[in-house]
Amino acid sequence: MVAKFITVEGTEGVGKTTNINFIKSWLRQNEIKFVATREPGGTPLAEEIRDLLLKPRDELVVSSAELLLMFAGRAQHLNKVILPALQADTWVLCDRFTDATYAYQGFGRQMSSELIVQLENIVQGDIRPDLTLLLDIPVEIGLERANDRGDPDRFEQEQQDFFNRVRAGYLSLANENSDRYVVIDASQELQGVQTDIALALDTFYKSLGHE
Ligand code: Z5A
Repeated sequence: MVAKFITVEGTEGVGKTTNINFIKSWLRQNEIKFVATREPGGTPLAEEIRDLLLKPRDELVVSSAELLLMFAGRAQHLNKVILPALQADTWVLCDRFTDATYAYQGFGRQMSSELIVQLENIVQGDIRPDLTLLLDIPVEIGLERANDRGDPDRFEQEQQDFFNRVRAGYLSLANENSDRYVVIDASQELQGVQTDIALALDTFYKSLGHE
C-alpha cells in the first residue's frame, strides 16, 4: 500500500491531542490526503465501546473483559475506517493503536503478551503501523499536566505504579520495534517537542523517496 499508517502513543498527559494537531498541519503542508482517528473509538460502535471502557464504575472490570473490548472496537475500526482509507491511498493518523494494548493491558494490567499477540494476529492479520511516535515523559510530570482536566476516567483513576509499568512497557516496545518507533522527549517545552516531531516526520517522508 502506498498510503502510510502513523500512530501516536504515550502515557497520561504527554500531550497527544496537542501534538496530533501539529502532525495534521504537517500532513496538510505536504499535501498528503489523510484521515485522523483514534482508539478506543473511531466508528459509532467503537465509540460506544470506548464509553463503556472509560466510564468509572463500581463493578470491577476484569482485565480479560477490558482486553477483549479493546480488540472488539479495534476490529470494527480497522475494517470500517483504517483499511478502507489505506486502500484508497489515504494516510491514517491514529491516536493510539495496539501498542497501547501491549502497554496498558500487557504491562499495566500484567496480562499475557502471548494472548495479545494472538488477538492482534486474529484481528489485524499483518496490518501494523508504519511509523509510531512515542511521546515520552516521566509519569509524575504527565500526571501533573493531566490533573488540570475534569473528572478522571476509569484509566486516569489508576495509581502511579500502574503508569510506571505502562511507561516502561512503551519504552521496551520502542526498543523491540526500533524500525518503526521514534521516541520523542515530551517533557521539553512544546516548541522543542514539535521540532523533534517535524524532524521524525521529515525523515520518514524522505525514506519513502520524497524530497
Ligand atoms: N487504552 C488502553 O488501555 N488500551 C488500548 O488498547 C487503547 C487505549 C487504545 C483513553 O485514551 C484511555 O484508553 C487511555 C489508555 C486506554 N487511558 N489513559 N491514561 P486517550 O488517548 O483518549 O486518553 P489520554 O491518554 O488522556 O489522551 P489525551 O486526551 O490526548 O491527553 P494528553 O496526551 O494528556 O494530551 P493533551 O490534552 O494534549 O495534553 C495534556 C495537557 O498538557 C494540556 O493541558 C496541554 O496543554 C499540556 N501540554 C501538552 N504539551 C505540553 C508541553 N510540551 N509542555 C507543557 N504542557 C504541555
